Amino acid sequence: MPVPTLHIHGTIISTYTRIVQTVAEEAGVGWTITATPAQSEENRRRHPFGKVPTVEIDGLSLYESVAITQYIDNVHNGGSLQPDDPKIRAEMDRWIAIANNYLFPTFEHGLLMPRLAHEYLKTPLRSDIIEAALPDIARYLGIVCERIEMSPHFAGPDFTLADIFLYCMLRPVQMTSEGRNLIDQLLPLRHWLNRTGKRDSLLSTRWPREIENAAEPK
Ligand SMILES: N[C@@H](CCC(=O)N[C@@H](CS)C(=O)NCC(=O)O)C(=O)O
Repeated sequence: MPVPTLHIHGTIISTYTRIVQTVAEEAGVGWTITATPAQSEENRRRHPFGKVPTVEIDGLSLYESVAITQYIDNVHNGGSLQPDDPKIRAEMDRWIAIANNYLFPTFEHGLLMPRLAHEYLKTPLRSDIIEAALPDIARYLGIVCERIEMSPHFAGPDFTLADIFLYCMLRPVQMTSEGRNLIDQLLPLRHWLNRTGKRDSLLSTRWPREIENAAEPK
């Protein structure tokens, strides 16, 4: 049988692109990526809401990371990142929904975009936006920490898609000074990030800056 290949259209520094890459790594599916700005005409033809990533796999064109990751796991990984037990499955689904609906929008608009715009586009740092978002970010991290204190992974005993969504959203927060200060005070969450970040799938999908920082002498 030919080895399946996933073609990703996305951006290099993108949380959701990394989620899809990580699931492909877990499933042993090879992937390629074509840099595609989310708001480009070309991307709007692939994703009418103007988001990345979109993918092609097995002759299918797909968008929306939940659909993409479940497809890859179901067809190419025996569904091993999704619990069979409906109660544990509901917990996984809950945490993916929390990540998509509450964590990502708050982290992205309140902290990551202001920081990235400042660092890459050299625009003045919008500390007012960051300051305004920090109370919610701190509260959300506290909720996430309380959950991960109770079991090794977000849905319980086993590593699932929920851990991949959560890790790929929390790690960029930890890479900012504000996020690191908050997470440093939340030991169970910090330990989970350290442990989870050692998985091969997450090591091989690190952003360039993470790789550079890891190479720096401590
Ligand atoms: N619901 C989408 C969210 C994707 C998303 O928000 N991607 C971000 C990049 S990580 C994006 O396209 N941002 C560009 C924009 O909103 O203009 C999914 O699950 O794939």
